[in-house]
Amino acid sequence: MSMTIAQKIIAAHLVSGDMTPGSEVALRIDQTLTQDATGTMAYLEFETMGIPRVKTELSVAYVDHNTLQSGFENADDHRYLQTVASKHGVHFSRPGNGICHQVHLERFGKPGKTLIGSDSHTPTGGGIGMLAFGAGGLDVAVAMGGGAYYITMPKMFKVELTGKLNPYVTAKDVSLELLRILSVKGGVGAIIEWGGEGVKTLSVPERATITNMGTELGATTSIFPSDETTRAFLAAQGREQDYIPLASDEDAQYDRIISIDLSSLKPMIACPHSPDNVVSVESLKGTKVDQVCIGSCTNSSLMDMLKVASMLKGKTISPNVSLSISPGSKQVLSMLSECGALTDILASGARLLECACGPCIGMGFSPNSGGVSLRTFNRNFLGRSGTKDGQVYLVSPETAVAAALTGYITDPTTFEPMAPIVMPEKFKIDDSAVLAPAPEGNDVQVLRGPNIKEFPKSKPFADTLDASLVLKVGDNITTDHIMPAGAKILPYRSNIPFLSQFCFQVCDPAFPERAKAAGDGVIIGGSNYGQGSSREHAALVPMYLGIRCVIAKSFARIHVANLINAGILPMTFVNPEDYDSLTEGAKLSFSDLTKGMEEGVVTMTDDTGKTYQLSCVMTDRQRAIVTAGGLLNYTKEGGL
Ligand code: MIC
Ligand code: SF4
Repeated sequence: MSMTIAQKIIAAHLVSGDMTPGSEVALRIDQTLTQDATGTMAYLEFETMGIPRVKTELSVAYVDHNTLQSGFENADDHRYLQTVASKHGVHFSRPGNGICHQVHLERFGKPGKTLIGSDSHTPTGGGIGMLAFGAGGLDVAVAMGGGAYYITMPKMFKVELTGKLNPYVTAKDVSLELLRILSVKGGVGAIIEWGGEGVKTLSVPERATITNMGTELGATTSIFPSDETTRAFLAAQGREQDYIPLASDEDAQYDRIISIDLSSLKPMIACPHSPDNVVSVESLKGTKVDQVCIGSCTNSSLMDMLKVASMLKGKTISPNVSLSISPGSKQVLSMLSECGALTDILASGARLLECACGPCIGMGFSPNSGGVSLRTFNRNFLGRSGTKDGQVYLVSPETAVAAALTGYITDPTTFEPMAPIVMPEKFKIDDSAVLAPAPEGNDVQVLRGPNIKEFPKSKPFADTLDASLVLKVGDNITTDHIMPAGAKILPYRSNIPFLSQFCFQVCDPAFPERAKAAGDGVIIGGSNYGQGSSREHAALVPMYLGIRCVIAKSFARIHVANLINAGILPMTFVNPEDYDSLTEGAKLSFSDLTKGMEEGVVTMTDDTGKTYQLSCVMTDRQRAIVTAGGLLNYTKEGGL
């Protein structure tokens, strides 16, 4: 049978299941990555499994999110991560070494391998032909223990590229254009493969920008072929031996084909507060800008930074704009420094931040009140920057620099042509900030700080449930709405009781108290509920607050898996118009839950006597996990 690239990698890693779209497949996972904001919870979960050493080919723990140490919490967590990694056979990438996805691409990713990471942008690895998925921390813990990763077999989409990007039009604009076409839910249930003649014109960092932002489409993952460009990149990283060629078969079948002519694209911009709110940069020209941030796992490669330096060279930024630059890794920063480009950046008036996520996750550099901030990042959800009325726009590095120099949104194609930037033949290789694990973990003492609180206990399901409708929200609710991040809250990722005070803060600050008072609770959502990050805290915290079911028009992939892992029953309306009949405060009863879950349709009655049919199609394994009250309870009962 002829296959797509993703189907070939899935077939080579299939543990169980059949590859028909919609059925469940279990995959063997070669590599895992965690970052610190999700990693503390993931390793606490790994520890409860009692497995002495990880069973993957490679597992890496990165510290890149919680790098502002304004109290003991983050520093304690870093120490916990370093020691727990060493004990259990995990490499530890020290704070300052860079953003997980950038470093993993540079130093560890391999074409044809599977990777899961407790971060939704793990698909960045698809830029070198890896099949890489974002997942909840518990799923990563299970994979570290040698367990399979379960996904619904996706449909296959292909983006067929022709032509070549014009000067100042970039890979970021390709991503934004696809978001304009497909929207933030257009990729749900699909793997997006990039092909066509135009692929040859894109470098690995450009491909990685594109696979990174496939996450914003809701796609299961995105992948490029592994070709001579991939070989050259790996060779420049001193890793040519990791190269294998990968391409789809000539007559591989796709469920949908989208054609993009690279030559016809223009610089694009995503307006507040959604990555798919995309228009041309030209259409917003003249809008005054207060802040510009360049970096994040989307646009922090050496190539991006060299372009930025070349545009800034010999110029001074607008006195009304504050410009931050966060290089993606120590490799990027030290190469910028050695070639003098860093001097050009600094001379322009830019502020250099450390090689970390930084402003992308609200770790500093929040915009001024109502400020317009142009960012080369991948997300502009309401409140994510740390300033609730901040107006965050997403752009390419080139569009970002054009705004920093002029003080206004400016189409960079109106600038003088820039000299071409060529990929270095050799990157500077210094892995000294990646600590290898102790050869025998037995003697390593795991150091825990007082911020680490006990994992919340979830309840198994009985056959009936009476619960209150404690919150009703609309479409496209992100995990940043459910469990906000930012410098003030992120240090408490291993303290669920503390975090719970901020649950749904941007939508309804009274929610946590109301949910606690209600006992068993239900949340009603619109379509694409839970899009965005992989943080399992967006399921664990509602579970802690008593939420037993979330009923939505549709769900985002990683979040629905996290709900099941946390023992929360996700259901969708059989008749979507039923959404309109339900109001906050309603008393809801569910009967015959066991039978309903088995048959895939549950009946719910509200206090007016109206009945609702709710779909809960789950595999036997997922049903057993929910019924047990979550994956940890289920594994304790002997499942896995
Ligand atoms: C994000 O970009 O939202 C994050 C922060 O990287 C998250 C992970 C987290 O919440 O810790 C993600 O994308 O999964
Ligand atoms: Fe970090 Fe932002 Fe990338 Fe998330 S999207 S991993 S916060 S840089």
